[in-house]
Amino acid sequence: MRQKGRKKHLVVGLGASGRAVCELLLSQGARVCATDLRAMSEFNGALDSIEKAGAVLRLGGHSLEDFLGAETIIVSPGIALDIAPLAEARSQGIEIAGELEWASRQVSLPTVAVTGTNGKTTTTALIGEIVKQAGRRPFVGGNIGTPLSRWILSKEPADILVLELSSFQLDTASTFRPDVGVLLNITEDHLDRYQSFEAYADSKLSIFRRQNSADFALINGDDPVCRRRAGEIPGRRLSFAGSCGSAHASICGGAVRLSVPGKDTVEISLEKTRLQGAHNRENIMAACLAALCLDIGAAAMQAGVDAFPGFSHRVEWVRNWKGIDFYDDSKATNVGAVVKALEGFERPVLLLLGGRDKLGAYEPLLAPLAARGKGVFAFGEAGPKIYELLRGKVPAGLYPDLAAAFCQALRSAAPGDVVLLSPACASFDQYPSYARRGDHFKELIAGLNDF
Ligand code: UMA
Repeated sequence: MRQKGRKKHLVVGLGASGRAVCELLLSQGARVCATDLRAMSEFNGALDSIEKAGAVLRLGGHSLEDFLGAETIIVSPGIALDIAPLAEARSQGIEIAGELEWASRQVSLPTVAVTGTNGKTTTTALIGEIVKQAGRRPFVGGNIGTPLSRWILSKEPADILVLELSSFQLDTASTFRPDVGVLLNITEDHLDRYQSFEAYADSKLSIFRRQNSADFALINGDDPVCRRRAGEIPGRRLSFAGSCGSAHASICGGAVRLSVPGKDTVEISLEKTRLQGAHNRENIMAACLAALCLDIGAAAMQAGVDAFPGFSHRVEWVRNWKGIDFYDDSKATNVGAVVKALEGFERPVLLLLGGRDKLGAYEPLLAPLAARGKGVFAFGEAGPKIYELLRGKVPAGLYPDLAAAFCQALRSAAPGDVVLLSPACASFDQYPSYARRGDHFKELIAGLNDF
């Protein structure tokens, strides 16, 4: 029997997002049913607190009845929106909202949101650092790791939300509107979830969809898709681009120059930053431009850029062994990220490539591999597909897993070369996460002491 005044919510997916939104709903006295394909035994006690707090758990599969009995369905980002019970609920007019959308309705703070195929995490965290240096308190979360619901529950004070958003989170947003939206780039990714590249691009562009003329829309002037679709953006459009003076943020000598009508022109030196490579210069330009939109001054921007340490698993130098440099770029789970990583090296690169295929094209790798690829070592589920495409064009070999690919790369490497794990694929065929895959690579490198 329905209890009056307490709407029935169904939470789908009980990973980090689902568990946080369940706790939030329960803390607000809502009725919550929560469902996951995984069985209770696979959660190792992670659901105990929400079960104790009164959530009805429906595990080991999804039941249509639960979906149709809900007034609102809150989905985690990893749930494909075309699964049968969601499609049926949608056709019956039941509200479906993402965790980010749901949580954002409960907060009214200035918000910066960052999306793009690559660079989101670095840019989001750098904006957070600059905000801190300016003496304001950011909440840095979203796809970067901490769901917004978790922050609301924490009651931690903040002045500004700085959110990394995936296309999945954007797809399930219907009211979310950032004061400053940032779109870093759009190259092929997640084609296992989208019907076409344009559908994926639509999703990325939707970060700006509900903005008005007072909001800022920051786009990459060097990205062909951003440029082609810029006309669709309703907010106040500002761009960043590499060539000096070609955009509101650009690279002039060794500095980022910000030149926005109505604001003082500022220059932020790149001398001390630990973020290297052309892609990171784009991230820094975007972050400084976002800070300018928040009326943050040059001193805080400079302090943030200088202090920011960067992240593990993103073209991270691991070690020099017998003159060979090893870099971990396990976070590069799409081809665009690998292209950028390769372009950052001037030396011969032995590239470890593979994992779970995301159905994008690998052809964009051919030009940078022709320039500096000494060999490709393909592994994992996508290994055979990559090997078939590249063999004959660059020296390529096929291996069952990362360890075997690593051993062969080592045999082919000479002093002065780079061995780069930049896999262009998801890790889930052989690892629980890209971080675990990168850690395994580092373990293999550490083991070189024993040679
Ligand atoms: N599940 C179902 N039914 C389904 C599919 C999955 O019940 O049909 C269940 C799974 O069994 C699992 C749960 O859903 O228990 C997982 O949900 P989820 O994949 O949304 O994972 P969360 O732990 O909630 O993490 C999500 C983001 N994951 C994805 O978008 C895939 C995290 O981004 C994010 O940090 C977190 O929310 C907090 O906001 C990770 C990611 O890989 C880093 N993002 C992708 C990327 O960056 O490329 C988009």
